[in-house]
Amino acid sequence: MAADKTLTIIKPYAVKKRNLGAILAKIEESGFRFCAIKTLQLNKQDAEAFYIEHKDRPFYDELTDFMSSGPVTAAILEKENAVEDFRFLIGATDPSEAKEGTIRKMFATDKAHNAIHGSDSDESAERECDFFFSKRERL
Ligand code: 3AN
Repeated sequence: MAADKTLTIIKPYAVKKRNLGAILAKIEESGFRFCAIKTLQLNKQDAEAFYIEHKDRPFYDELTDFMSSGPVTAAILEKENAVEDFRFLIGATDPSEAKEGTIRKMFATDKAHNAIHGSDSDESAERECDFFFSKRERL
């Protein structure tokens, strides 16, 4: 996969609060192209597998409970420098530290319920895109 892709997940509270459309518009306005998108509900095992790198962190159980608590929307995004630019667009993990105009500043509730995920490296992006989408589901 080309290195200009990243994986995002609009998390359960943001979908439940009907912020999905506003968040997707903000992503598109910021120059990202949607290569694939789907809404689904992860089960606990799916969430544990997705966040396996955090398995020893104290919040792993809370995080995977939350991520399997309701529908999420996952998407593959394309743009030059996608991973870094998207991390900038979503802002800091803790919304109280996120810059004005970032998606987490606008839509996140708190650190545990921070509205949106973005891959943290090209390697993670490749793994995470493959986690959600088959080859024929992406353009
Ligand atoms: P980011 O998503 O900004 O890369 P990570 O990789 O440190 O942040 O954490 C992964 C996810 O775990 C975060 N998006 C957040 O939902 C959750 N998380 C991080 N720190 C905490 C915490 N102290 N308590 C609860 N959940 C957390």
